[in-house]
Amino acid sequence: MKADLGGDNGTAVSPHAVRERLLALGFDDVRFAAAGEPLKTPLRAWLAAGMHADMDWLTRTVDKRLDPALVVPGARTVIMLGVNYWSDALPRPHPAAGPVWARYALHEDYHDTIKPALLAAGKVLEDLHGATADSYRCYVDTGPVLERSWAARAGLGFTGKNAMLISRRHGNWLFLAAMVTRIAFTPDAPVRNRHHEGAVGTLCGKCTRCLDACPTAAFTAPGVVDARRCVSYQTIENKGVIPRELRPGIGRRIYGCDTCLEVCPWNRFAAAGRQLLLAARHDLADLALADILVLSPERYAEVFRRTPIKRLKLTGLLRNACVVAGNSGDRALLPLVLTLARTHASPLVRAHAVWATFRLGGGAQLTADSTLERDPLVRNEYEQEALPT
Ligand code: B12
Ligand code: SF4
Ligand code: SF4
Repeated sequence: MKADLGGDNGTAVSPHAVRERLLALGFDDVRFAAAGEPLKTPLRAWLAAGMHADMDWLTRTVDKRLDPALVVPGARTVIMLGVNYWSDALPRPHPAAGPVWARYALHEDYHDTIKPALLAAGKVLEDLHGATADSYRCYVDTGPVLERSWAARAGLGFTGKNAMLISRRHGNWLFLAAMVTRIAFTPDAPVRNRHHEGAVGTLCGKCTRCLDACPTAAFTAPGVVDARRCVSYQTIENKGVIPRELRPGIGRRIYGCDTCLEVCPWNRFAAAGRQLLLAARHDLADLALADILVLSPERYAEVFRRTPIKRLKLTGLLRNACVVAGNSGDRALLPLVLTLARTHASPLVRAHAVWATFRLGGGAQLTADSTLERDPLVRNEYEQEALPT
């Protein structure tokens, strides 16, 4: 078939047929943005201010994230896809106790479950428009595409003050995926209000619930998150020590953070997703903190197989579990964190277990151990608690 890329003679092709086929593949929303103009999103200023913490891979691809023509030469359209992961069956965290997981983590890794449909979506461009394999690229999360800003331009939703892409139909419980293509499709319109379009908080009005609810004051302005202070960064992306001053704010959040999503009133209008590209692992929400604190490597691998949590590794999960234990006030957990502080092979785990032990009132039991500790990470924890090292 002759490639029907549209646009060369000034005409754009209708997105209708592609939209229908992509919806049939299981995506919950499909919208089209013109790729011609690079984004004006202040990504460079965010990076220059160091708000990306140690996620240096973001700096290496900054130009591409803003300009899809650097991803696919001659790119004309960014197709933005949404996968709604809200389900009425999603367990709500216990109101008073236990670890709290980001809702997206109560599924098999979405990168893996969405990818086959993205590959099939590429074939749709080939079938319907004769696109060649080198004339488009598909990504979910990890590609060099600033997905939320492209989704806002495509009108998939608007950028909330919580920085999330919020859809009027799906709320903010939406994974995003992107297809960059040379085909010039007629673009969809961005979400507007009477005053402006495409700006942060387009449909937020005077609401500031998300900004007020953040437990670690991570917002520097509406729509701008300083990752260094964000619980999501600290519990998922940070592979090292969680800063002591942020630990109390982490509360019961063991992996990720949904607080600025949960409080958003736009979710009230959200319908549950079709779940066609997801595999629920709601059972993870039943794990007690005491069970997590004693996980063996074998049991960890078995329980978290195929979930995003596997990328954290057991040491990362135990680190987070110690922070949650330290915040819990539950003295029944003291023997468990004490054992980790004394015996765990990883200094990262020992360091956070020492903190948790002190928080639960068991610091005096570590006096003898503190004099034997040689690792600087762990010694620092003792020094902060003013015990001899
Ligand atoms: C790095 C990253 C993170 C970092 C940094 C987050 C951040 N706020 O930037 C950390 C680890 C903290 C993180 C956390 C989370 N993330 Co994340 N993350 C990414 C990733 C890989 C890149 C984002 C990025 O480049 N950030 C840099 C900032 C500058 O860009 P941005 O936030 O995307 O863009 C905003 C600003 O430019 C601002 N903006 C736009 N115009 C203007 C104009 C002015 C004047 C101003 C001031 C600002 C402004 O609004 C934009 C949209 O929010 C994307 C995937 C991707 N490829 O894009 C996923 C992504 C954004 N994450 C996602 C999710 C689900 C989360 C979490 C909810 C996970 C969790 N439950 O723990 C939290 C939410 C935290 C939050 N409120 O933002 C989803 C968001 C889906 C959606 N509906 O919005 C994405 C798109 C992944 C996906 N494919 O589904 N994430
Ligand atoms: S994800 Fe949590 S810590 Fe990060 S900005 Fe939102 S509320 Fe704050
Ligand atoms: S909570 Fe309020 S301010 Fe925050 S994104 Fe939702 S509507 Fe906007």
